[in-house]
Amino acid sequence: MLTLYVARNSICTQKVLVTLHEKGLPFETREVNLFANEQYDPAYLRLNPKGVVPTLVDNGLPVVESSLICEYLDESFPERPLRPETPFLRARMRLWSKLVDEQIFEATRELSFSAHFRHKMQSMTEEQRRVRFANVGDPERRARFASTYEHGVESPYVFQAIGHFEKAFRSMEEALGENGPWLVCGDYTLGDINMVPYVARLDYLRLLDVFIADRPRTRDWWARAAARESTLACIERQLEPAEIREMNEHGARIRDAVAEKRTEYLRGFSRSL
Ligand SMILES: N[C@@H](CCC(=O)N[C@@H](CS)C(=O)NCC(=O)O)C(=O)O
Repeated sequence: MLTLYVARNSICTQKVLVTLHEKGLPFETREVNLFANEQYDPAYLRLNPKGVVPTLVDNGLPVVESSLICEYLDESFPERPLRPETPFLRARMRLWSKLVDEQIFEATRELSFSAHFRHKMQSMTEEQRRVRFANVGDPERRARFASTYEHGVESPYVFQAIGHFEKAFRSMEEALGENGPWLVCGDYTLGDINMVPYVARLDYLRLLDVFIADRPRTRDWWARAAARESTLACIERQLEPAEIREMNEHGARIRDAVAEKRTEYLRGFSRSL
């Protein structure tokens, strides 16, 4: 039996849900309420020592890290494969999960947090907020968290996030030109699935257009990816209308600032990759 520990509107969890859906695998879910600090429950920390979601438990064996969980699922259940056949294309596919794990996850968190979750955290009790900050064990992560909480879109981490997104969308536009219609090859693979929740989040925040208005292949890719049943079932229909509205509204408020910072980034760093 597959059990997935999930949290509401969690981008990393969505990646695994889309993978399970594309493969047609049955599973059960256990909800971890991140705003009630349930991720730091000692029983959960035994499964996932970093205190994050998702965690997959396959017949008692915990598997952590969403990119690794997706590959684990595809390897364990070979029907409806989501990895290309050749080692070369698999390496190309992993470039997308590496990009997400190394840059895009943090970048999405910075943008989401500065636009939206920051306001949610402001309404926590002081004690809840103290526990939340105190429990972030990694000093680098805690610094990012504190900076975005305090400065919102003016945090230097948000500027860095905008740069990471700019580079990622440039790579997507190029890859779709070379490989299309999907990111790695003619089939929808884990390469695409890795990007979907992050692009969806930017779209909900009304920030996607800032980056892809002049990138026609990426716009077309997103139109096709967003219309897939797995995206609709695992992202769109999992969200309450009020949650979508909140993301739309909070994101729209920082849109101009993000667009300005993107222009600033392009002026200063357009050649760096
Ligand atoms: N690299 C990890 C990141 C997991 C992660 O940070 N998940 C977020 C939700 S998307 C989380 O659980 N955060 C807990 C917290 O904010 O305390 C993965 O891909 O699984």
